[in-house]
Amino acid sequence: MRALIERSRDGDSPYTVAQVYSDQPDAAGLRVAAEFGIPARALAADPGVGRAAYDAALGAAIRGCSPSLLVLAGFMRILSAQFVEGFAGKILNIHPSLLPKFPGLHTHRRVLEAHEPVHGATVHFVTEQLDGGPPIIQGRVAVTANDGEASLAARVQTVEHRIYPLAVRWFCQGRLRFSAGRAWLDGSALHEPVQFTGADT
Ligand code: NHR
Repeated sequence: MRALIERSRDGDSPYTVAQVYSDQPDAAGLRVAAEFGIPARALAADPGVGRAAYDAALGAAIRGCSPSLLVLAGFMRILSAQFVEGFAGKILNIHPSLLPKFPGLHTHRRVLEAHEPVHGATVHFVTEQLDGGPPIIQGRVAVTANDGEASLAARVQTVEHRIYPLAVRWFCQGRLRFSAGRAWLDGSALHEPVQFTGADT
């Protein structure tokens, strides 16, 4: 989230970060937002409130700023189909694996246990299928024999900080869109996600 905000302050950024929401009142991201002067709000998920009611309240709050795009950055609550439909094609997530490999949680540990030679991160459109929406861009990192969960997570995060602002940039430039269940970049359907090389802009 910090990388997204920092890139939004670049002189040529096509996007601004209008608001930050968390379901965790003590989320570090709320303090980061405050540091940058961005309105931030915690909408705690009280145990008595069902998923549908929570998502309706979150959606109503978010609609207050008429965003072009919703960007999940460390948001760990599964969004209901109704919520996703209400913002169809306008939600991005970044997942710490080379999807469709390793959907779900604890990806770094699972990659090490599987002795995968390569790991990475994927930006994808959010659909009601968890970690299953169409992928947009992937960044890869080599897994080394010395790697533990922490070292691997750190290198994957470095890639995340490059590819997520890039995908947001593309969307807000009008180059990236979601249509017919696919991601489209510059008018062409992405059959495979873009592979980040560091040269993309
Ligand atoms: N919502 C939808 N509809 N689709 C996706 O692809 C989503 C999503 C909400 C969040 C982020 C995802 C990740 O990158 C994300 C993708 C949370 C869980 C989860 O199991 C899974 C994937 C992701 C985020 N959440 C549990 C829940 O019951 C709570 C887990 C916890 O609190 O630790 O919501 O990793």
